[in-house]
Amino acid sequence: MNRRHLRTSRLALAAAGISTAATGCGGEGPNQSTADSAGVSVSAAPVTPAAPEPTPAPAAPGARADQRPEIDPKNVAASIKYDAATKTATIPMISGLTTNAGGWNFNGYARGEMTIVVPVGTIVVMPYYNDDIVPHSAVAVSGSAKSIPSAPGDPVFRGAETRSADNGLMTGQHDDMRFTADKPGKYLLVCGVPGHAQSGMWVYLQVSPSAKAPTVVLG
Ligand SMILES: [Cu+2]
Repeated sequence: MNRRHLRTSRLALAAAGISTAATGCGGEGPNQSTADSAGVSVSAAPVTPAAPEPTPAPAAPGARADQRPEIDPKNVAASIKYDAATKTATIPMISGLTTNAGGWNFNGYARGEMTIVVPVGTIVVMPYYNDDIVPHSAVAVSGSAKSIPSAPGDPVFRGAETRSADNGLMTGQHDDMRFTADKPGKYLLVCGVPGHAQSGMWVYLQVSPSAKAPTVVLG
């Protein structure tokens, strides 16, 4: 309120053609130059407000850690968090993030268009969200582009599936899968609802002996 009043009165002064510096200094030369140097420090002042600004910005994603992640389908890697000390990678996954493959996708990708690469031994935490209008799930399985399972069986790593993987999660539901990627190889991350993977709802999960941190390969 006070700030608004101040702003309003400044606007009123400006409208009246009265500079606040001029009224404050009354025409005394030395004071005028002081006002000018004050003006310089005022122009430096925005640096001070600018500095705190980045602070709330990182705090906000941290505060939202338990909530739905923001994922840019063009920069999926930016949504991944990796703690090298514990070798824990948090890799959020959203089905129906884009309209690609009619929404039957992972972070916007289908038919192997995305490869999530993690170092061997990574503890993978995968918060999975279904944004699509059709139930979907996520399961990491063995296979290749030439052997996409019609009805995915057990996950290749213990815990590497969302709950009720064969029925899928309804629109707006989410589940976290957690597993240790302890066997090198190139696997599939598929939808566990029968028929969905064969319709194209699959991407790659590569467990790499040489990778130092998780990466995402698109295309
Ligand atoms: Cu599905």
